[in-house]
Amino acid sequence: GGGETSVRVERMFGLMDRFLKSDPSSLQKDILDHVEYTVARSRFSFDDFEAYQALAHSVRDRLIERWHDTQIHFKKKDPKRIYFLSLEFLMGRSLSNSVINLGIRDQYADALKELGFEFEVLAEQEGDAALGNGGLARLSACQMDSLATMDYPAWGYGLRYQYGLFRQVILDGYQHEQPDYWLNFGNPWEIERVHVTYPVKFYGTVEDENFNGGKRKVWLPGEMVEAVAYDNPIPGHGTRNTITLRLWAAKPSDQIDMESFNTGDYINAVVNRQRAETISSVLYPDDRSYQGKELRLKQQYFFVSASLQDIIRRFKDSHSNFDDFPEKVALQLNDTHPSLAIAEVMRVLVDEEHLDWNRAWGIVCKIFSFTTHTVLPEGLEKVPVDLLESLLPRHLQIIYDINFDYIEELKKKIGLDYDRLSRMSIVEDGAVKSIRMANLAIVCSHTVNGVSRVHSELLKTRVFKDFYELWPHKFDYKTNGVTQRRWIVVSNPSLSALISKWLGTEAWIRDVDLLAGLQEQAANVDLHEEWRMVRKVNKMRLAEYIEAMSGIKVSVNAMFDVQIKRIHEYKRQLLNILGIIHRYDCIKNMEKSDRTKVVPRVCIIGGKAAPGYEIAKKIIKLCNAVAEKINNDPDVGDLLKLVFIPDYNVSVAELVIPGADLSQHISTAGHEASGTGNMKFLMNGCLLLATEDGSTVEIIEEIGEDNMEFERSRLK
Ligand code: CR6
Repeated sequence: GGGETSVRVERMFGLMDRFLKSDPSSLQKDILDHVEYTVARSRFSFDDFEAYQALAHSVRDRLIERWHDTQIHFKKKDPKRIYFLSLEFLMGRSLSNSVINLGIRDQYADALKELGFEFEVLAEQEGDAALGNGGLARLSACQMDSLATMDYPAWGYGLRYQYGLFRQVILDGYQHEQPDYWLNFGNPWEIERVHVTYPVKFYGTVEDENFNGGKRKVWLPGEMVEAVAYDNPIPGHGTRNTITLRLWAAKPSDQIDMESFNTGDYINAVVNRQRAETISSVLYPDDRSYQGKELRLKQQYFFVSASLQDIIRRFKDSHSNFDDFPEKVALQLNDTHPSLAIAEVMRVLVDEEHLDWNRAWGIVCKIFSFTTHTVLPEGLEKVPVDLLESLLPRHLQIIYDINFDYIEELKKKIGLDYDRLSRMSIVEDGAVKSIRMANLAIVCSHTVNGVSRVHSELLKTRVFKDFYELWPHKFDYKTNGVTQRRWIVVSNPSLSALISKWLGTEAWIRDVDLLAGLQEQAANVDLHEEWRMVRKVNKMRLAEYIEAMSGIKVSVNAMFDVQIKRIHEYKRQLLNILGIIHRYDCIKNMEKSDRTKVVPRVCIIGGKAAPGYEIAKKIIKLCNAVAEKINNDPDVGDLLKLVFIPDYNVSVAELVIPGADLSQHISTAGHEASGTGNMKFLMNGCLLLATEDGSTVEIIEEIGEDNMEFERSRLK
């Protein structure tokens, strides 16, 4: 890590006195200047949205200062950098998170108050950056916050989708999908780098060329598009370290294809070239299923190629020998989505840098680590050979060559066990010949990690058993985590204040282990009382939201019972709904006098279904139909309500989690690789109703059996 030789120390050598001041009156001036010169509104007349824009720009200025310091610091130190490659990042909103990490939230709130604005109201003007589907994508976002806070020299690389995850609209109980126009009102949190661009090539042919008395391969591409960098600064908490999430957008390239302009059809030539932009236009909304679509493969290669050109350019700035590459570069593959990077590094080293194959392979095998987020073998990506051959002909050759050498080595180790050899091969010879991306990733990564302990056991004993037996040292697990900055400090400010008060320190905001200090106060009734008040405030906030969204009035005295996550059969929202129907039945059939014994309950379900996942969509309809019935039965009243919260996203989670009394994580055991929602509820003091699956198993160990109750059916 960055440790003590960190950016925190670096500021001493910086031009501290030149930095933007953050006292309320300096902030006020900056906000008003941005109203006038950035938003181009009169400083005497601007609305909440314009105030938000100006505010965001003033925060951004402060981020940029820190970002520059960070760049200078790491350029000078030249440490090994961590490159986190992910096709998905669910960042949510940036304003509150940024000012809290910068430590100037209160100063901004004061500055705004004098201008007649409320910080919270302006924060609500921001839309979510929803460049991802579910847990995997939010994990990437939490990870970036932690890497910045812990002073790592890290970069995130991904795609700047024009349209993020679809908006969910419920009509007549059914889910409808609408495009997410998140960039329509501008995005103050990104910096467009018009000069950081790289050409990315597709299609074409591979030719043999004479070279130094031998032959070498040359890829003659058939299409070229330009990748443009958009930098999103990610500030750490309590440090100046501000790292970069660099997202690529596709633009038409001006490098080749002048031919079409010379034929005289100028209008059509322009229109055709504009099609390049479709590569980064839309996020695929199906989590954990790969359909072998060309556009998806194009997205994967586009982002991998641009990122690697950028990474190699940075390495070459201060190094000339590629043998040093593994000392300066670590590439983390977030699932198999970026695993074309392996073939791409080989291609660059061999075809462009002219290293011999074995030397290049030695380097490649030292730089990649692979995180897998899947339990089911059918969740693993397979790319049809035909598709890869047409889009990336040279990469297919390279993968074949990697596979040939690897299988030859494997035969020496395991003998001619053809069943096993064919299971472990990178190339699958089925009805559709395809490339197994996970096998490619495992063969060349030096570590393969699961996302919880039980997940990694499943990997070793089932999903990747053959590989584990061959290379046990590669397999590891890193149980998922979530950042308390976002999931307590930003989303539950009252709880945050309570914790700091009772711990007597804010150090837990950087070091979550310190929360254990609250144990000493576990029996303190004053703490209990304050805790209950905090919960009440959050439930009121949630109840208002529910009424505004759905018109349903819920009682804050009822137990709020929540299940929010992507809709999936294995997550068993259906089981929850059947339980609610049963509860309704029981209440209906009960003696009137017994009803006083029922704990009133508001059941809250939220989540999106992949647009093509019919059963998941039917579960949403069922939930809304059951809600319609229960909520309109005067006989039941406040004893039971069911609310489907539409368009579940990061911001909705920030509102719902602090207001939950009970949360459900009831996946079919053995199916949830980790789960991260459970941790967010837990750190907000919520009871969990859960199966022993994924990371819940470790939560049980952490909280101790005193703090839980096992169901009778548990197999011990
Ligand atoms: N859906 C897992 O299913 C895990 C996250 C993050 C998932 C989930 O249990 O917590 O990744 N897997 O590791 C995939 O997306 C493939 C998820 O989010």
